[in-house]
Parts: sequence; structure tokens; C-alpha cells
Amino acid sequence: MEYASIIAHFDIKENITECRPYGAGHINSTFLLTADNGKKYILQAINTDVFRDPEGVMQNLSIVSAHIGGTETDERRYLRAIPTLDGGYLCRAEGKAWRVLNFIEDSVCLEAADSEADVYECGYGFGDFQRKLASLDASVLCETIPSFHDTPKRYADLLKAAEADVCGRLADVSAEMEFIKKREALICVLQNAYAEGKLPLRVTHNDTKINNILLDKGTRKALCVIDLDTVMPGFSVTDFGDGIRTCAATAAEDERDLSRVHFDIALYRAFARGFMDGCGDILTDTERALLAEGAMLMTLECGMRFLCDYLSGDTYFRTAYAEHNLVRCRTQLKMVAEMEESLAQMRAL
Ligand code: ADP
Ligand code: GN1
Ligand code: MG
Repeated sequence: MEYASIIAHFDIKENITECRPYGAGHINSTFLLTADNGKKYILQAINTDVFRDPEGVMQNLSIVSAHIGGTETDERRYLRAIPTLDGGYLCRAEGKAWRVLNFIEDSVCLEAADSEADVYECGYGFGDFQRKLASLDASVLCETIPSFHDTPKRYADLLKAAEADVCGRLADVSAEMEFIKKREALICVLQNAYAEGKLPLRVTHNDTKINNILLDKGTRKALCVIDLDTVMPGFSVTDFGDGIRTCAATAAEDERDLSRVHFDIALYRAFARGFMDGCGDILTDTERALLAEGAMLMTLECGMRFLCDYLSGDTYFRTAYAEHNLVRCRTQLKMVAEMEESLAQMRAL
């Protein structure tokens, strides 16, 4: 990748002398730019197979960034796109859509949960993000990935991928398929509540995994929610649940040794308290009542998505080896099984 010719299109004052791959996201290609005076930026190639309308993604980012940034004095607290010299936000080069973002300095990005205190802060940060966006009219945002958290559709997609079995991998995953099929009733919980008028549509993040929030390196308080590409109308329960998926797990999403993967109720409690505190008083009684199911549902949904991608030949999530998506699927299903055991306690919390 010839970075100099790409960044020449952006309004960057400093002299960038280094560009290296950065982070562990599954979708975009991320690089850290460093200038000779130490100033840093994030350079990203948006994955246009996943985000078909990168201009729409950037428009959403500008709206959300202006909404949150409007009340912020600390520039480390919100993500911003650096404009191009022609006044846009994207540079098309090498067949990709590139953007530059402000680098959030002096922050920590966790790849797996470590302490209850950090997990509380992750919950707080995502809840606070939702509270700040409660005053934004959801209809101004475009849907960057249609039906993103439509779990019944995700289930139908999995069944189709199993039927097609293009890689001949179905025979290896019969236990996982059976596990998911047994939980069909759970799959429709949120869509049913919405259809009955019980669940409000809000502006939500939709990808609240642990490495999409940064903590302040010094204070370890929630600092900045990042990866705003999926911010669009959705359910608060989904953001809570997707956060629990990684924040209340005792091991990484791709841990091969399943004996190390557990759902940890103390981490659940810490995230839930943080999320509630961050949300303030915006959540309705129905939303609160659905949080525990939401955690189970989002973990199951992600397990289905990994399995669907495994069966389809690993075309969506970035993988490092042949069984990577299957390994990821198995950690998610193990978490679901343990959440089922703890459901009464989760609801009580
Ligand atoms: P993906 O969609 O591939 O997950 P992300 O936007 O989440 O891409 O970026 C991948 C990783 O890069 C993040 O998990 C984080 O570690 C790092 N990162 C992204 N944006 C920033 C930023 N503005 N400041 C600091 N780190 C960032
Ligand atoms: C992807 O982009 P990243 O790594 O933050 C995915 C999420 C999944 C997650 C699983 C746009 O998140 O939906 O939950 O992987 N993002 C997209 O780790 O599909
Ligand atoms: Mg990410």
C-alpha cells in the first residue's frame, strides 16, 4: 500500500513518516500514521464488501461526531474524520475507500475483559453514548448495513448456508447447528417485542464489543467510543447484549481451549451497572426487562454469524486460519449455554 499518495489527499498539516497496521478489528483495514513531531492519526480502508455505501457511512459519522462533539471540550472524547483537500471525507485509491480519523491519544483498547472496574467503564461508556444520542433524530441516519441485527434473518441466512454447504464443512458442525436450532424461540424475542410496540427504535452503536471503546490510560475511565460505522437506528438491548458478549467473557472471542471460556456473572453485573449508570434514565421498563435475554440473544446471533461465514468459506470476517470462524462460533455457543444456567440471576441483577 502506497500510503503517501493516499494521505496527500487529506488535510494533514504534519509530515507523516510512518504507517503501520494497527488494531485487531475484523472488518476494515486499519493503520497508524505517525508524523515526525509525534502526532498520530488513524488511516482506514473501509471494507466496501461489508459497507456498500461508504459515503453514507461517512455522513453518519459526521452527524454523530457533530452531535457528540458539540458538547465536548476534550478532543479525545469523540471520533472525527479528517477532511480531504476537496472538502469530502473519502479518498478512492487502489480500488478502496480510504479515510483518516483523529487518533485517540493516551488510551487503552482491551481485547478481552480483565477487571470488573474496566468492564464497568466499558458499560458506562456505551450507555453514555446511547444517552448522548437519545436527542438525535434516528431518521437522519442511513442504514449502513440493512437488517444488521435482524436475528431471524441471520438464522435464515445460516440455514441457507448450511443447505448450500459450498465448502463441504457442514458435516463438521452438526453439534453447533443442533445447538442453534434448539434455540429458535429466543431468536425472535426482540423483533416480536418491537412488532408489539413494546420496544423503541433508538440511535444505537450496534457493535459494542470490548475493542470498540477506549479507556483513558491514566484514569482508566471510559474515554471514547470508536468504530461508528454501524451507528444507525436499533435497540438499546442489542448494544447491551453485544457488550456483554465480550465484556463478561473470561477469554478471548477466539480462544481454542473452551475450558477457559466462561460467562462471568460478576463481569455481567459490572457491565450492567456501568451501562445503566451511563444511560441515566432513558431506558423504559420493557428495555430493562429484556436486557438479560438480549445478552443471550446477541451472543447466539454472533455465534450464528461466525458459523454462517465458516460454512460460506470465510468471506465476511477477517480470519487468520481455516477454522478461525468455527473456533469463534464455539466460544459464543459456550457463553450462551452458561448464560442459560445463570438467566434467573441475570434477570434479578
Ligand atoms: P473494524 O471495523 O475493523 O473493527 P475499528 O474502527 O474498530 O475497525 O478499528 C480497529 C482497531 O483500531 C480498534 O479496535 C482500535 O484498537 C484501533 N482504533 C481504531 N480507531 C482508533 C482511534 N481513532 N484511536 C485509537 N485507536 C483506534
Ligand atoms: C465485527 O468490526 P469489528 O471487529 O469491530 C462485526 C461485528 C461482530 C464482531 C465480532 C460491521 O466487529 O458485528 O459482532 O466483528 N462488525 C461488522 O467480533 O459486521
Ligand atoms: Mg471494531
